[in-house]
Amino acid sequence: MKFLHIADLHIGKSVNGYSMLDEQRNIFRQIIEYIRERKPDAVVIAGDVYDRAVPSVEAVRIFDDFLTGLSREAVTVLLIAGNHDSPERLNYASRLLTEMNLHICGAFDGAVKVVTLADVFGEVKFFLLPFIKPLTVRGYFAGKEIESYNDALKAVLENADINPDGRNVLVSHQFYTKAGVNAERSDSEISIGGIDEIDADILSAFDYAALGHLHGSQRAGAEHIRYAGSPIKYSFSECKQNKCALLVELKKKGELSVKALPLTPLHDLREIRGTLDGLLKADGGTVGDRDDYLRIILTDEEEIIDPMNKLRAVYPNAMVLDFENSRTRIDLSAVNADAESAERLSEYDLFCQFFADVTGGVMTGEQADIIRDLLDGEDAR
Ligand SMILES: [Mn+2]
Repeated sequence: MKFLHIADLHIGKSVNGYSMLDEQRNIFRQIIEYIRERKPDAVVIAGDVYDRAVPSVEAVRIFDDFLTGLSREAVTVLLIAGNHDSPERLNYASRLLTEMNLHICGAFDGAVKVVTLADVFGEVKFFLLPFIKPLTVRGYFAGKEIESYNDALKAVLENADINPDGRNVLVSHQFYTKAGVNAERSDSEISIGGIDEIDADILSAFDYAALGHLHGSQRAGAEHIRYAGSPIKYSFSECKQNKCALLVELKKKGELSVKALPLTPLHDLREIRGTLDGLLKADGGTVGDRDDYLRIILTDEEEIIDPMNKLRAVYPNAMVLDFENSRTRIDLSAVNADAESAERLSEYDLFCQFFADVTGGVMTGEQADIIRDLLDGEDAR
């Protein structure tokens, strides 16, 4: 069984005010090209199809084109909703589309949806689990105590009908982490401060977990538990990442291979650094493609009038301008001192400080109790 694993498409997303629609069209063309060459049995899309619950007309059209292209390649599509998608909207026409081998699981209805495909080695069960929160799950498991994301996923996956002798693939969009392994985070992900973390060990029964949510392509502690990452760099924190689609091959049980197929953008997203004068005069050999999406870091010591307009005359896709000189370095050292003092504070004290910064006051006794309870719950996991 060979399938292509992609995730976090975020169709319709703008990056620093620049539309990514052309980039997205380009990437989908490359993905279709890979499918034509490699002939996988299925394409797995592990959530965050759209960037917003109500996507723009253009975003819907691009996805429609992509699905039509996939269907022309006669490949089965397995798709779940991520935290950015509207579960119900994504579910539109899903029962009808099943007949076209397009399996959409937008909303969670109490059980993991199973799609079974087969090859010469037998059956492969694909478990489609859209993004869920503890609150989504609680109603379906009356007897169980479901407080955390970890509780929620444990309850749901315990009920999944895994065939221990066959091959089982999970498609899921959550923040799985492995104790002792630092996940690579990106600024374009929505984070809720770690309370959404789930122990990746609960996925060990699956032969492969096709994950979405983290935008850097990475393993969650094991070779067979993988984030495909977003196909495009959606923030400058991702400028060193290599974007890819994962070609996964499951032969007989226990035989897995994963290959990263590189995805190339129309314009790269990267950082350049120098003085205004130097950058305005620099040739392509030193600064690379001038049409790239750039964060430009100016190192001039003196004040400059209207630098962004001057830069954009040469670098039309200059997205962000920052300064790094003796003045900003002083500020940076103050920030570092703050970070050091923050490391010495307890989580509770940090929260008190945050609360005071945001509201200008102190918590009531009841509020303080809620925070202590939450933090205790964190430690207990
Ligand atoms: Mn995402």
